[in-house]
Amino acid sequence: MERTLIIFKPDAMHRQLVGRILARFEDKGLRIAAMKLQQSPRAQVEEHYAVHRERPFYNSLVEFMTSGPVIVAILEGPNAISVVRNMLGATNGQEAAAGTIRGDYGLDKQFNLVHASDGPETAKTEIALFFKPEEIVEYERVTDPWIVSR
Ligand code: 3AN
Repeated sequence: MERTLIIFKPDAMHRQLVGRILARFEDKGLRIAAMKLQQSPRAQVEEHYAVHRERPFYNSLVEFMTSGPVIVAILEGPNAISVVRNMLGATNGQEAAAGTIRGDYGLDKQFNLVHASDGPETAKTEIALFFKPEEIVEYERVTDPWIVSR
């Protein structure tokens, strides 16, 4: 069982694609372990994208990610990190394969709908940046067995 952090970016919110994209993750069998709607503080977004600080698109990316509300969530399941990355497709929607989320819904490299952690270390750091431990559900402790026995 693995956890990954995803963010429905302001373009997904604005285009009202959250439900459809979230349904794909649920259809796949991934489970929502945490989720909230927020207007991200600038400092949080700057920290989240710190690895891109020297890239030419950094300022524009921070502006974009603070331009409106986002939904931040934790998805969990076997190999959730790579499963979600594969479902998203390539960064640039023009290059993302048909059948992937970015391939089906996007045409841009910045407005690419959803962020997802790119590895186990990043997932751990990003989850800690966006969620307090008490905001994350531990299903094994609280739900009936039939919900988790896929
Ligand atoms: P991914 O989201 O596929 O992991 P990264 O980590 O290379 O992509 O880039 C982080 C974010 O920076 C992307 N989600 C995208 O919004 C933005 N980005 C990446 N490349 C560009 C670019 N060339 N121009 C503008 N924004 C970009």
